[in-house]
Amino acid sequence: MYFENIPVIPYEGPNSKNPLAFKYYNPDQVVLGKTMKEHLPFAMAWWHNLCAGGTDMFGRDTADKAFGAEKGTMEHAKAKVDAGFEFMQKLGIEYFCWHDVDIVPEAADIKETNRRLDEISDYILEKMQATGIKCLWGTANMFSNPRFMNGAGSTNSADVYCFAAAQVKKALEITVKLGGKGYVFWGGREGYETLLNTDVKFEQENIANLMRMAVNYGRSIGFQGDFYIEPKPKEPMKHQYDFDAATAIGFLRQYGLDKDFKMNIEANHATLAGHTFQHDLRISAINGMLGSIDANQGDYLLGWDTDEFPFNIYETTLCMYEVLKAGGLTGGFNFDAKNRRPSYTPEDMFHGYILGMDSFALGLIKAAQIIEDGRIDSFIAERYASFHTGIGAKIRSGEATLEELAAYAEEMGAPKLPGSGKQEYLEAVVNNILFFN
Ligand code: XLS
Ligand code: NI
Ligand code: NI
Repeated sequence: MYFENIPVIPYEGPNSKNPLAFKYYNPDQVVLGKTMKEHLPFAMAWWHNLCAGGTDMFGRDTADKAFGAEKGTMEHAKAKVDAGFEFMQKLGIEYFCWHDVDIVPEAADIKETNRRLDEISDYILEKMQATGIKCLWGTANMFSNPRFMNGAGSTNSADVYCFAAAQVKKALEITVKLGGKGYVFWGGREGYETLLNTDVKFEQENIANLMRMAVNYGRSIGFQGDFYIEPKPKEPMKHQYDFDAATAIGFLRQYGLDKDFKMNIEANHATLAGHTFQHDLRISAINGMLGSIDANQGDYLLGWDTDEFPFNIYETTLCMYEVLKAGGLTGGFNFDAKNRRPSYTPEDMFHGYILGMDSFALGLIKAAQIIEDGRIDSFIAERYASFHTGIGAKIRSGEATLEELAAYAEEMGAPKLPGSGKQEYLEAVVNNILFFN
């Protein structure tokens, strides 16, 4: 036991003042025909929760993530498994996500790293079988080691490229072994700092090839889940190739990878791209590529990936509105989030997840109310009414010609102004639903 002072976190409802209780996340509560637990397959991110201790550019760890073992050893790797499963069980979290180097310390030689991955995945599998907790997705960390300074798929070194391929191969094997639903490519250092030293087309072709090889190999070893691109516009590179959902989807289509890939949308990445979280969810959904979510929140005053636990109910509500409209996720909600550096106690780890899970549960409740209320949806449907009949319907059917529309316009003279967008009214409707008891 690593969290002896922390009980299993109960649901106590909105009136509870107990800091170690859910106020909104009530796993068995039914919302729009499904339980909250079904709507919200939450996942723990191994890296932030079990590895990161708060180190930043100006200071070292504040949180102790040794879990009683010596860091960099397999004993420590196992202690993290024990702590992680205890943590997930106490919160009722059903899934976890990992990078290869989160679950074992990287050895000098890849054969030894792979042996360690075999050993730890045996251990993780035992815990999974004992608890029923599952793997949401795995990935290879191809950005931390100095060898990846110029990227992995986008590197200028063929040897580094092969090393990256070896990591992807092994991470896929472990994902399959653990029954993972997905495999993620977050573009780490796949991007560039200056065109003075970069051949963009060459690098993008290489990335696509690495992904194609991963798909072929994954399918050959029985991986039936989705591959995901996790778009991010910048950080660590100035220009990241997978800027946002629209860019990543275009890339996948260009290289014929769109049947095997979906998006893993991270809230903080969408906002760094100058979009709302909701925008990237919608773009993914309308392209049939909304796969999974990295559930976190950025800070609008800071221009980097602060990976905060989500507390903004407006955003979680609009996120859940998109997810409900899309018919749910094939993936889940991975808390790619970390405590603020001064929140360094084990209890803070729980507070972070309680905050995040409650924020999404409340967002789900409110999004369902927006849908049931119907004012937003009926306004949107009404707004396009001119395309339901007459010339509008003909345009929608794809049968209209430019000449025909021009003749129609000449006969009509000047069109009336289009109907009001009523943004302020609609914003008031959302507030009314958010704050109505
Ligand atoms: C970094 C990313 C990363 C991915 C997994 O910004 O969010 O944590 O989710 O490699
Ligand atoms: Ni992420
Ligand atoms: Ni991120």
